[in-house]
Amino acid sequence: MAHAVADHTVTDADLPFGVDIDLVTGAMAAPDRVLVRRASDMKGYYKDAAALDRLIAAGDPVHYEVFEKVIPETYGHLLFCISKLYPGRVGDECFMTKGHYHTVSGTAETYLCIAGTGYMMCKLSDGSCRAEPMRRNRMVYVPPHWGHRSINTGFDPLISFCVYPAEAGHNYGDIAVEGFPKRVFIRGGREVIE
Ligand code: PAN
Ligand code: ZN
Repeated sequence: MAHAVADHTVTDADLPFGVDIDLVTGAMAAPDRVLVRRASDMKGYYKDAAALDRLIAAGDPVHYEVFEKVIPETYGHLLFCISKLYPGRVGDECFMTKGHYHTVSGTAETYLCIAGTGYMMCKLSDGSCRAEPMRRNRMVYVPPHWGHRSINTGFDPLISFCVYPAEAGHNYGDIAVEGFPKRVFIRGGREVIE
């Protein structure tokens, strides 16, 4: 069904709908899209490139998955997803997402962590950096302009429910070039952020 309202066309995606999400396991019923990133998708992101190559050779494990419903990526809509980052180390560096700025830089995001432990590493293009702890039932707010990446310091999946403006878009290129000022390692059983 499509009908015109004011200055835009309303499609079925503009109809109210519900999604079942298990806030213990993070399972989303009938996601429209599942993004899967494996170790081999993470080349260039970790400090120890040789350790990543060994991990890829040893079976190329899944690093993280993102479960979403398709929503029009236009102003006024909200995108939401479940982000599930598996536990693991590349050398002694904790598994992490690629990280990105939003293409429409002035858009924020909320991450409600429902399981696991880690950090939301946030950075501005001027080099400012903040590591915001993530743990079950803690919500992390990423303000406009802050690049962001999840980092799993634990032994269970780090799972978050994320919501952000639908027009935001993802700018991976600048983060891939700049990197983040800080990384998170586990050394001798202790977290090291440097
Ligand atoms: C999240 C991320 C998700 C995967 O939904 O996209 O955690 O991380 P990368 O996009 O960095 O690979 C989000 O921040 N969306 O805007
Ligand atoms: Zn984002």
